[in-house]
Amino acid sequence: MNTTRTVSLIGAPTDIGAGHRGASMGPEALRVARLGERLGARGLQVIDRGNLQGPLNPWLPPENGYRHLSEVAVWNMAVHTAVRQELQAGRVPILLGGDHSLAIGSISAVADHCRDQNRKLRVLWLDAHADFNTAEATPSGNIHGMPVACLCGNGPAELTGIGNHAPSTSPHVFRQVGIRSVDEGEKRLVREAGMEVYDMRHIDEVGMKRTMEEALADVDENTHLHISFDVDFLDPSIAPGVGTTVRGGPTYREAQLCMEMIADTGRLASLDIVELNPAYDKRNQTAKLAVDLVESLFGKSTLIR
Ligand code: B3U
Ligand code: MN
Ligand code: MN
Repeated sequence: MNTTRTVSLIGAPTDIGAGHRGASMGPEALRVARLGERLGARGLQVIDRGNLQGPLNPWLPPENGYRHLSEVAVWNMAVHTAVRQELQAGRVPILLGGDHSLAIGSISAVADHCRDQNRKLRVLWLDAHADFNTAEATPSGNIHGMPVACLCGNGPAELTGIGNHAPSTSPHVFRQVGIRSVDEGEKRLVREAGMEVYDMRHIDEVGMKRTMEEALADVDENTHLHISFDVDFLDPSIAPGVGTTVRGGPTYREAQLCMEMIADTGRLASLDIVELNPAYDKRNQTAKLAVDLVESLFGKSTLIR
């Protein structure tokens, strides 16, 4: 195939599902770090769709276990529509978050698209957190800790019903990598769901290479590979610009290998870049690092051979 791939940048400037303000500045920080230009230099055609619009963050306490539920739903419907449109046009949507609650909108769109196209969906969830909380299990009420649960049908109807199919998808579609902070009740839910989790203990024991071989094992030519890249996946020593740092994450080299091995599959078809929080960053270094790793995801290689 020698057709030029087209990627579409979709900004969703909100921190509506987060516990700290500032992820709303993520899309612009990624643009300032020249995400579009860097992908363009890789030979991709890049369309910047600008930013979606949605409700402001009223910064209220949780109600019935959810913080800002109605606003989160509005943002996610906008994300769903925008991502769906790009997929239908044959482009690779890149969601510029924004907090991780927005993955409900993007992945529900990807799941609908895969059903239409009869393609197998695989989601790699790169994160320090499992994001599998429910209203009962959450310690915070912040919906960015719940998107995987919502996508699997465990959540409020306002979120599980986004898209054409409820639930949008199932735990078997996910491979979670880099996990190191999971709440007690959430752990039980993850185990009961039988989700495949490659936590930091696993990465320490077998290395990133084998971890990624395992996580990508059944990716085939009919697979739509979606990457949900929560920037807090990375060790905070290299990526301070996130609201919820958790120490003990992948190093630069481990993260780079992870991205390169995904690129090697040739199946990357959609991407979220979320939880980047410029209010916590130093001189945009985390945004620059995210852009560097996304270049690897799209095929930039350190290989000589
Ligand atoms: N598990 C915690 C913390 C958290 C989840 N995702 C992020 N933080 N970024 C919670 O609030 O659900
Ligand atoms: Mn997350
Ligand atoms: Mn996280």
